[in-house]
Amino acid sequence: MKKTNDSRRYKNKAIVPIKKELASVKSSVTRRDFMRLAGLTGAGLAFLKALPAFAAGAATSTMTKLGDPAPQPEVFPKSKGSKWLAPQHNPRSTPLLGETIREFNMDVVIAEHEIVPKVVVHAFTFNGTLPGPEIRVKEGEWLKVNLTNKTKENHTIHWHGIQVPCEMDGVPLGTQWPVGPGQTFTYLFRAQPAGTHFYHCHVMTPLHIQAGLFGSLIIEPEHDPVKELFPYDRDYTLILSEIDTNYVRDEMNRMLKEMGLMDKMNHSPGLMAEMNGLMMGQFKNRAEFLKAVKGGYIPPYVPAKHGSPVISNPNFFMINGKSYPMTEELKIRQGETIRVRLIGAGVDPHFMHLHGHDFWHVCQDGSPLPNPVRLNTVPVFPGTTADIIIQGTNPGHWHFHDHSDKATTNNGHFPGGMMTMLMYEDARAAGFRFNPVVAVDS
Ligand SMILES: [Cu+2]
Repeated sequence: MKKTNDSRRYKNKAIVPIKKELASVKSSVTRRDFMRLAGLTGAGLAFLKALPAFAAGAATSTMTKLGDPAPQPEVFPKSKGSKWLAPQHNPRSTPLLGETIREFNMDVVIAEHEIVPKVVVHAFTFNGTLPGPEIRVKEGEWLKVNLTNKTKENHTIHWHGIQVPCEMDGVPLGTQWPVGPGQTFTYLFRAQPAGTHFYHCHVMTPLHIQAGLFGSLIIEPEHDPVKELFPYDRDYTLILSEIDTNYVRDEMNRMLKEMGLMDKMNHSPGLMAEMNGLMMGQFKNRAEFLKAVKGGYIPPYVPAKHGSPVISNPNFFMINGKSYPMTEELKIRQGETIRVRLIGAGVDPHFMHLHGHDFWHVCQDGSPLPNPVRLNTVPVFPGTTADIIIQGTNPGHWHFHDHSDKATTNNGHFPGGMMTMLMYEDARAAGFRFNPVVAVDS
């Protein structure tokens, strides 16, 4: 994928992207690393120097074995002491000598991304791809991510569903300074809890997610109850998202134009301690916000400021950044089992329906369900993840798609959007033939 200079106007045009894999460096903590980590990037990791002791006794494993004849007590424990959903590892602890740190570099760059042929948009991307690269680590490993901002706008990374220390949560002006142009911020936390999760930028979230800043984060447990009950042959991750191409283009251009205003905002360091991240990122509290409005400040949402409401109305619906017919197919063979991790990274709910099969819904938001649920349509709401198990029991070429009509279109034209196929590689050997017309003799 071609990186572009974001100082010019963002347009839609046709260029074919190249997919890149994220390079991971697996390492152990050395004494030198440890000293370095303790002083990383000022605002980033200074907190490591003065961590409070963790309230002991609350941490328990909540992993439940699927198919266990009596899983209920483990999932909904009756004893008072264990009903707290405490992280397995103290989020506020520091890496110990010998513990594994998985290090990743994430560069935010503007890139041109092709959704379908002839529809190419300027996107914010992690390392040049939309979605960003998949991060896959083992539960309990340390995750160290160096976020470098190579655009002219601000960004962060929020680790969705992860029990990070608060300083690593990626909320701009809530838990950290936004990572400005040319800056690097290092995130460091333990990968927990296990399961299917994702990450995304948290700066101007409605725009920056649509513009491409999201990716999957898969945390593998030491003992995976899903794998134990349903030993699977293939593992797919499908990130569901949508984009209003006009909204993203116009807002990216507006943002670029107004970026100079960011320098004029009241970003005094003393303010940071009192920020809750809610007052539009500019005011210490509600009273100050109201005072400013009285004094003539016009918030950006006021119609008079922008002329018309800036509300996105998505026109392309994507699975892993592509719309049908460019979506990746799910491959299977008779007798095989596949795991499909569905991630609702966008703003709309989706209802993924598989033809010709029932499947097992085994995990929600990363956690194994007390018992697998038999479905043929699974809802995937914004911010949620759902893992399903599909078994190769009915050879053919089957549609797998969102059952809400709008999301199966490309810019209003059916078919398109969030559709893919479950393709049996041995369908023809099993006798499947596509019959375009059935002639009936009278
Ligand atoms: Cu961003």
